[in-house]
Amino acid sequence: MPFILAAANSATALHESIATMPEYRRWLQPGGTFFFTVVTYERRPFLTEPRARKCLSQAIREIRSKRPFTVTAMVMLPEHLHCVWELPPGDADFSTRWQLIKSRFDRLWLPPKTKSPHEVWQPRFWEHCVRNEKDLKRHVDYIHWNPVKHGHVTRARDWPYSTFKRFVKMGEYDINWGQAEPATLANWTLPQE
Ligand code: NI
Repeated sequence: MPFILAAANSATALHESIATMPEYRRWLQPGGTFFFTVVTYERRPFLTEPRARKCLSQAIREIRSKRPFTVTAMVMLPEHLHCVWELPPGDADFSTRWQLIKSRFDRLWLPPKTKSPHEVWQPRFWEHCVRNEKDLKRHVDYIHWNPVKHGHVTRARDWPYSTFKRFVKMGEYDINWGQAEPATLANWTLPQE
């Protein structure tokens, strides 16, 4: 499994009543769900290398065990990644989490005793606070369509480094979804790709 998609935490009677909506959207907490784009330093293409994926996975797991969050959806491209996180109620401190994940990754990824400064990531990242279910759907679609958008594959199903297949299993997509631009993304662009 390329990424960690934490099990959804708790359901209330209200949530359960909205039976037709997929679970990941039913549990949307406005103000607590964020979309991120994180880019490598000078767009160096290393992120999909097996060891890099392993290091990132480990870094996320370690930081998440101390500062919880749920990875709702994620895609890794060679020189950037996109993901949606859900943070615990009343906690919007994604900046510290990213800082810790990046530095933990660096420690795992770089040769031992590498001297600072070492450039691995672009210093800033793009973040967007997800406003509602429609906004969440659009960003999750954006994530899963991204490998096609960037020309790596012609079908979302052919890119192994995303949560796409997890969403197919949840019934959110047909396996052949994402060969053309999804309708949810028509006339819509992110400030940073
Ligand atoms: Ni992208």
